[in-house]
Amino acid sequence: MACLTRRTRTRRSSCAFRELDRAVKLACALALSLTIACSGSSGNAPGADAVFPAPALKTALSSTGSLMIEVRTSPDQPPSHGVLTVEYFVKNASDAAPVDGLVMSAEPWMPAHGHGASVRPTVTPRGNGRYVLTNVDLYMPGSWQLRTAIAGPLTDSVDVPLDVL
Ligand SMILES: [Cu+2]
Repeated sequence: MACLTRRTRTRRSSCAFRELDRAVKLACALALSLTIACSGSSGNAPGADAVFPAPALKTALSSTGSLMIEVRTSPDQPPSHGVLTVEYFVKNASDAAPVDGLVMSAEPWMPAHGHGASVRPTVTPRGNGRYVLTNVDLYMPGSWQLRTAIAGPLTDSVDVPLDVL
């Protein structure tokens, strides 16, 4: 900053360049550290750093009625439009025991507009009945569904309605 107080025009302009140069270097350093941070966390499971609130946003019953699915959203609950992480806590409807070993695929859908999202969420099992869906791109406000197919030890499905702010 001291150089900004100097008088001559040439010095001031070279000074401005120096400031710009410094800003560019800083931006590069930031971008680099972000890249390092991202590549550093890529070894973890997707959505490992997502924090979900203790109370569920809602509980959905599967099509056959055999599974109860507690739904939580991150970073906001209720969700704001954008890319979210969603947790399913899947339990037997009969005895509330957590259900592991399910193979799920989810597709965002906006019924009122007849469109989905360009990215398909990744579903990562976490154990103890927990499954984390990353890259859930609910990019506009309104009523969405997470149409979820369930396979593995049983075949089922669930459409989770999500009102997005
Ligand atoms: Cu839409």
